[in-house]
Amino acid sequence: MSLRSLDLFCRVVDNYGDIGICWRLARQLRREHALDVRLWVDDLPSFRRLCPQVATAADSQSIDGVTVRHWRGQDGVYGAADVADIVIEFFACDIPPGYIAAMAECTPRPVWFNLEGLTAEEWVEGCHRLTSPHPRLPLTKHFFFPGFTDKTGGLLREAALEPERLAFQSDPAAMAAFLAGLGVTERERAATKVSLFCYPHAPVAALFDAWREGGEAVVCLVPEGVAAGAVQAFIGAAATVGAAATQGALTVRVLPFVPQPDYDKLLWACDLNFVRGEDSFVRAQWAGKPFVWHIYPQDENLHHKKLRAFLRRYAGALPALERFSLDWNGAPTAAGQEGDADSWPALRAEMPQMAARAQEWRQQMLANGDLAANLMRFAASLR
Ligand code: TRH
Repeated sequence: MSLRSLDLFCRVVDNYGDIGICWRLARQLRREHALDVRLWVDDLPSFRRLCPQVATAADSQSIDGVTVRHWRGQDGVYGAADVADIVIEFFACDIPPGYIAAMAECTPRPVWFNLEGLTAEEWVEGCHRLTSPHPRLPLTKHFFFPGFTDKTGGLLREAALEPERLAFQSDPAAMAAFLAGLGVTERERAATKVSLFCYPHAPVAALFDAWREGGEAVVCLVPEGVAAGAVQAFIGAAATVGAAATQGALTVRVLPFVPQPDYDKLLWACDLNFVRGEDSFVRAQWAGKPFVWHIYPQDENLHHKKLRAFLRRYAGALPALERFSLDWNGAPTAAGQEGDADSWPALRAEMPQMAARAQEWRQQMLANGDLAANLMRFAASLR
């Protein structure tokens, strides 16, 4: 029996968390796999930041062909007719018990996935596609892990992404117009362009110091609200969209938080990208430009383990990137000390190798296929 509809449940953590990934996946499944997709989101105002079309008071709305449902809580009443052919809970969010009970009444039963978060740790390969039977109901859930090898689900990537990137990057006028549209001046466009997206605890002020005192012009493009303290201190005024200041070799410019497709262009247009979490981290990899990752912090510094696992895969031949990344994330370096982001000169010197590695890595990741297609192939095999 064919798989025509899909429910994707997404719980927003920390204002953005996970909606970036789910929104991207929902659109791709609609567009490239012709599914009727319903995206259930508990926090519409956070979603709106990524997608300005979102009406925050609407229970149900259609955006880009995806039905967006306000997920109001766990108490809903559902029948078998409400259940989609494929059900995805993102990152082990608990879907409403009434919905699960309705799933058990369906014939055939829906294909049920827990789509996990991205990590480079090796155990993922052993857990990808594992089953988890429901303790009481005749339902089986499958774990689906994104990842960096062909024994995982791969990374999210739209079919049109590569051609769009190539067209943009081979058109300097388009790149200049895009940056100009964000208020980036001609002088700034000629500098080393850095995009900055990180969590609040990143040691941004120390990095600004290094750039300001450095020997080359750097323009740091930072979305409003990101690294707000350091940006405000540097600019000396409210860090609102359009605010900019230059001190020494560094210009800091505050950008609007742009829609997802424009964020890709920003990554494509910059020489170095600071990214965070999961989705911007993956987009930086598709951009094929040097990047530094700020991982989402977890209890007991679990995130440091995950950061090291990624660095082992990615940065084996990039010692400056490894050192800088550990510093940037507050992880002890090999010497057993926490760094303070003073490792910029070494990173700058390593950027040509980082650029070559970024392109090689992108080719490697392309070979794993894309997550949505891999997920759909697996779903079809379960029916
Ligand atoms: O939202 P994030 O902080 O995500 C994280 C991770 O998913 C993490 O694993 C999770 O546990 C945590 O949330 C709670 O960062 P991420 O994943 O990069 O998502 C940000 C989204 O914002 C991404 O889709 C890119 C997008 N974006 C724009 O669309 N425009 C912008 O201007 C910027 C800076 C980002």
